[in-house]
Amino acid sequence: MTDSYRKAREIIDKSGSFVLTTHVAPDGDAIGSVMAFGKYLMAKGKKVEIINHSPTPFNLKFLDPENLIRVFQDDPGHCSQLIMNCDAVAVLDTNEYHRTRSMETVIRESPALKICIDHHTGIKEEMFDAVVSETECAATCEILYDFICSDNDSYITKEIASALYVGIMTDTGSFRHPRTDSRVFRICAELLDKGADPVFLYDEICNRVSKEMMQLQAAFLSGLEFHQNGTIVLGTVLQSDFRKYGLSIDHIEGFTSLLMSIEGIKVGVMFVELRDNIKLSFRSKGNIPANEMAIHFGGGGHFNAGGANVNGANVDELKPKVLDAVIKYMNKV
Ligand SMILES: [Mn+2]
Repeated sequence: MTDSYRKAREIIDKSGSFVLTTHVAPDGDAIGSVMAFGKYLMAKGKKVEIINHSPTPFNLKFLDPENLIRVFQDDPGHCSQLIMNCDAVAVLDTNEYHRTRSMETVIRESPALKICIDHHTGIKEEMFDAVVSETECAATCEILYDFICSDNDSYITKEIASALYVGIMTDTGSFRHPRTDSRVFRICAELLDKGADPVFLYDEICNRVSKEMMQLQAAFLSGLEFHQNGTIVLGTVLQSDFRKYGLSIDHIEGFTSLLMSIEGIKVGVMFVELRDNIKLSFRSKGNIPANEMAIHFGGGGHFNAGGANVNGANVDELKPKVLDAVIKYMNKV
């Protein structure tokens, strides 16, 4: 067992009650992680609460049929008590407390031991009592698979296998993003043997496009802007688009992949206008650092995929600044 596993294991062994959480705007890896790890801890006889800042996206709700996941803002008082009084808080699929948004202050103030299990870069180990950080992993669910198996692989029930499979499938973009390696397929093969159904799980998550979602996508595609001989593409979704189709940020999953599917594109940037800020998503190919572009705007991420939130800007003003930065980082390589 590695040292990082041992520390996390020690905390698990000596703790009776846990609060699990993940990042704002949770994706399949985030929800898969809290559900899989939660069910594992429950099977070990632990008391587990899962509390997130954001509601679970509609297409991931099936992973939580018992409605175990609480939304912090639904009952901040009670949720704060749970966080303050538990033995350990586990932060999954992010290594930054501020990505838990409304929960950040109370998590920091809680005397509970803090565990972080994550695959993003930039972790500050001193912020946690135990860290399992494997940045070469395609998904936090991939780390969790190893971690649970290092205890006993009989903990991987069909339910846990399905949650882990969802995390790996979604974070690899259905097995096509760079960190899709043979290990990912070996783990997924094990998960199928444990009962995960790849046809059912893909169908639940990906084949859920409503008419309005398709129309928003059409509007998004018709507004794409190309620069630098078609190597850069910028895509935009405004609040007015969301309103027009009655949709939200939950419904634009996959738009960045569309940008990167265009022949010749090296960098794709999404501008999503939220109520109080603009969410930027950077995607790049090869040795162009999307994360540095994201860091430039106060965010972070993986080498080929980064994001940032910019406050107090409007999209039209922000675009030329982003384009300048993208060209600068493209020319540096
Ligand atoms: Mn992830």
